[in-house]
Amino acid sequence: MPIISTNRLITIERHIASEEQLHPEATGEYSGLLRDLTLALRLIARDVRRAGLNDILGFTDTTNVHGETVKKLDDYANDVIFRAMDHGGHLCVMASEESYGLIHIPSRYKKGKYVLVFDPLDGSSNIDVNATIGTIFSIYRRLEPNDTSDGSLTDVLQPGYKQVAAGYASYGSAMNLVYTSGNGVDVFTYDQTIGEFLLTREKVTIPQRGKIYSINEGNYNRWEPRLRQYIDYLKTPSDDGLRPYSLRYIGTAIADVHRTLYYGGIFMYPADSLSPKGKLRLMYELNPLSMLIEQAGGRATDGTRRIMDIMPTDIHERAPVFMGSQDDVLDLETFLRGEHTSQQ
Ligand code: P6P
Repeated sequence: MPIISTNRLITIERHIASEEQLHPEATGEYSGLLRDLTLALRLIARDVRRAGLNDILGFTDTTNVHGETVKKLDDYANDVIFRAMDHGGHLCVMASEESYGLIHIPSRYKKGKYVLVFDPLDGSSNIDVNATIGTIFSIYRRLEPNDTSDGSLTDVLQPGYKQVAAGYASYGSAMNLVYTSGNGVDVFTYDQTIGEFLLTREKVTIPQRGKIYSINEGNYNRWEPRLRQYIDYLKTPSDDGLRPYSLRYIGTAIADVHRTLYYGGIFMYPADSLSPKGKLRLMYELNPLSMLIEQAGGRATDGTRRIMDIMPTDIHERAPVFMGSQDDVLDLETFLRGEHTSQQ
């Protein structure tokens, strides 16, 4: 597949401007928000690449709100996004994986009508081994659009179907920005020689069914029996040659989801006997990734409910997740309901 599958040279600014024409109510405030956000992403990408040289690899001596040791780059990325986004006048409040509570806009700055929720550096456990890591973001409108005061927890705790836009930046062999504002999924690749994000894949669609499953099989013995039955089913050769599936697992959600978006199949982080709600976070991982998967024609559930219908009660709440090709996720749900009947 060619890296650039479009013959039009379109920057992300031009793309946002053309999308704004689809929303007559748009005031240009939104494009300002994205301009500031892409600046933050470029700064993070620059320092992810230089991390080894700048000695900002490795662990800080702090832990985050979840008691996880914070890598220096996590800290740095969280700070970069805050400093890029706090003064533009587009946001009324932010929330981040690396910050316990709400991130308020400093009193000296204007409050805008949007809310930004983000995971500044997803996959931090992979930082030291140069595996793909990334930033995930989710944008909502505040509940009272004419309110000019500080945003509140209720402005943040909105269900995923209320997202205005969502996306992730992946810092790998190339820097990709995968983005949707509800009009399909577009992929931009950063060209640092000209300092622009160029549109390289338009309206990405996920295959109806794939041949890859992505899950941490090390947790197999902690899963519920019906999930183990589904995984065993995927590994059992079938007469039609559709199975066995291949297992691919990078351990960075955005990288595993990016592959699933392009090649199809199913990405899973289920509940298990030690983690009854799974590991991944609803607000700043699952909701944005689910919006992208659905916008590409896929499906994203917790096994029974659509991820984006879950009503959040905490910024950092977790949820089990099964997302990817429609047919693969529907098969999984059939197994979890105990309704699978195939003898193979
Ligand atoms: P495990 C990375 O630390 C992360 O939060 C996600 O990006 C990734 O999908 C998951 O954890 C990997 O978790 O338990 O398989 O190492």
